[in-house]
Amino acid sequence: MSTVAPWQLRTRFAESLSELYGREVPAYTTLVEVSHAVNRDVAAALGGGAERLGSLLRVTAERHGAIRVGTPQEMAQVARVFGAMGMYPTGFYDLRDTSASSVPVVSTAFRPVDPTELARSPFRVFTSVLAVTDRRYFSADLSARLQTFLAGRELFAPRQLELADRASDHGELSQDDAQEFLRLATGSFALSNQPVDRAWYAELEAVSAVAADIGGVRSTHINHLTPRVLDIDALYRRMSDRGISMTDKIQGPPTWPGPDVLLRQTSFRALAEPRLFREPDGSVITDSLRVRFGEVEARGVALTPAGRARYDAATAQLDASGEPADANPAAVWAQHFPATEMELFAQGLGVYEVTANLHRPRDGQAPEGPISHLLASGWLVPTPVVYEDFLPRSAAGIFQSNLTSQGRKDSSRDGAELDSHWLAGVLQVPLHDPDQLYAQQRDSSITTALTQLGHERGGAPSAARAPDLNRQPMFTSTTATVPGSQP
Ligand code: OOG
Ligand code: NI
Repeated sequence: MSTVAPWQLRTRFAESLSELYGREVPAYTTLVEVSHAVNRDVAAALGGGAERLGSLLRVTAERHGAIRVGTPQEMAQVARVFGAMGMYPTGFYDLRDTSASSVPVVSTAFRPVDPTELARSPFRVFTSVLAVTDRRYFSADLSARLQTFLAGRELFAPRQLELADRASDHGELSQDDAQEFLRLATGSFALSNQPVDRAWYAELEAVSAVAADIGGVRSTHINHLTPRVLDIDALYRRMSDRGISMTDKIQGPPTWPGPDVLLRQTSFRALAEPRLFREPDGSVITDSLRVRFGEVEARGVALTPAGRARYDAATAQLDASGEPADANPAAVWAQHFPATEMELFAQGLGVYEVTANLHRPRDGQAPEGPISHLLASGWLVPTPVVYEDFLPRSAAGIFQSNLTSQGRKDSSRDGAELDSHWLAGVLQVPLHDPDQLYAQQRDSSITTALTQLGHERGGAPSAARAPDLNRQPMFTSTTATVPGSQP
């Protein structure tokens, strides 16, 4: 009998989680339907151009999820569960200072890191862990009680973790084991029907609604699942037309006529869901909580560190302008970003892969010279690398727009030092750096393409050298040349 590979586990897990969430939150199903309709329309209007940032098949199936856990131990278990599906921690996000409301968490995203794996199934999960030891939020007394409460709960069944480890160790599972693992994994993110202790939940909620959602209950749950859409402005209008109340903003870069970069996201307001509560007098009643919501996103070209600095500057300028009625965010954006993809690439701001065009018409021009020349003469063809990660500011905005209360934070106290090194230690597996992954992807494409062009002109293929495009704008690069073309 055939076995099940990690990418197949990932694909099937994304599907079964999507089914679960659609049953639990019907408005999510509406969001998925509207997203598909928008994607179909964009594809009809733009034809093949619509697929520049991913095939329609991939984009239509694409989701990210968000979960929240309470302790380093729980975070390490999450790493085992997702590791089984070929999803590895990538990037570090500290949302404690990014948000005006009380959001006491630090986060990473579990995702495939290999381009081939991303193409098979790009499912990713933004995962946050509560900063239980941060005294700005939790007094010594509350922190101790919270830690005791969290230590006494079990998010993932031992059998689920055992199967996860088996998948990681062997690189596959039998059909039966895969089925059992997927059932347990999906179930571990279902909303629990266990009564919530009212007094405990309320005590945590006074500090932070996120803390209550994480530490006020004995299980975890999927907080949202986010389909990808090709035109987020159209989606926003259509959802509003359907009477679904969207949060008042699209997070990330503004609408503008130039290239889409990074990530744009928006969400609909958290819905009141019925939940059981145990009241202080011992009675159990049905009430409701608003913590889970629907989110949608549009993805653009990944940026180099230089491009990211432009994003930061543009964002700071937009903030400073305070959004007056006559503000023109597109004009502000245009002061920081070039209007075409070619320029984004040429100035070393966007991340692109190149391929050698071996079918280029033969006009006597040899495939040699610097990369800028090879691009201009059509020997090299650039393709955008899609941004696969998240934005701390947008993430904080998404958290914040869905909180029912501000919570409280005592900024006179020192915060807990929870940085990327701390998180890497917690996870017990390498924490990947998104910038490095993008640079590798670009550089290896350049090496391959230059080698192919070197063969084309009979040069020595092994001398291919990738330029450091983070520091050097591509079109003025003089270091990268086709192998064999230098004396
Ligand atoms: C995570 C919020 C961040 C995103 O897409 O930026 C996020 C959460 O609400 O748990 O999902
Ligand atoms: Ni999200």
